[in-house]
Amino acid sequence: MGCHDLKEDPKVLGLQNKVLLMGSPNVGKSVFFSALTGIHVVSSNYAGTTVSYMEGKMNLAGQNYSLIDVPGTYTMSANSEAEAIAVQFVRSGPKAVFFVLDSSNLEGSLRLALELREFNIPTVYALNMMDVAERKGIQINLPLLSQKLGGQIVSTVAVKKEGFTEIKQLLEKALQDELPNYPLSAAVIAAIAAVQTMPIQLKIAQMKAKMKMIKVINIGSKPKRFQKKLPK
Ligand SMILES: Nc1nc2c(ncn2[C@@H]2O[C@H](COP(=O)(O)OP(=O)(O)OP(=O)(O)O)[C@@H](O)[C@H]2O)c(=O)[nH]1
Ligand SMILES: [Mg+2]
Repeated sequence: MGCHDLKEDPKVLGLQNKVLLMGSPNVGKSVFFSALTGIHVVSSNYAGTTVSYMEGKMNLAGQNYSLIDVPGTYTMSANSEAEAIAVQFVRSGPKAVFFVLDSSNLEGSLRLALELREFNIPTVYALNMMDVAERKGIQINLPLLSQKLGGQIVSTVAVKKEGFTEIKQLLEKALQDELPNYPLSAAVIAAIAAVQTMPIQLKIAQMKAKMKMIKVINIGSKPKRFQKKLPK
């Protein structure tokens, strides 16, 4: 348990019963980590060359899991040490991902969320910072976002523990393979097809598909107008 450096401590990757806590920087991941594991996270600063992450035990429905507070990144392009670590964890056979989105800056959260979908890991989403989003007048079309991400979403205010009961219930379901199996959206399927059939165009096709999805997700204060633009 505690803080680790992956180079010095690669065995964490091999842990069974891993649940990854993922999301972009500063979205509230460590607040959830502390609440779920009882470990108080003092620092959330990954600056510099040493990228550390936290690991703690979490009990859900009588089962023990290792919860990994993965360094926050905007993408998994593996261009930085933090991104490389995120990729290693995603490929290390986690049982589930608990993904934290920032509702007050949804665009900043979506690229990573969509990249993660391609790994087909059962994922539960917290739409965090709802208090900040509300103050900013941002309304989010939850059913639409849920459909686009292909998973269940709970609105949360981590600092007030709002939404925690629902998050735990969904995580239990995800870990017992009881989440409904959402089909991937057309744009993600297109991106995956591009990987398989168009290696030269791969990056362009993936980006186009992702940008298209990002545009259709309502992050403004007029959800109806955005909804009309949805592809059939
Ligand atoms: N208002 C508000 N603040 C929040 C909420 N959740 C987290 N915070 C605050 O947001 C800041 C960032 O939270 P962290 O838990 O450190 O975020 P993180 O995702 O772990 O950040 P990194 O580890 O840097 O990627 C802290 O000051 C938290 O207290 C929320 O729902 N509402
Ligand atoms: Mg953190």
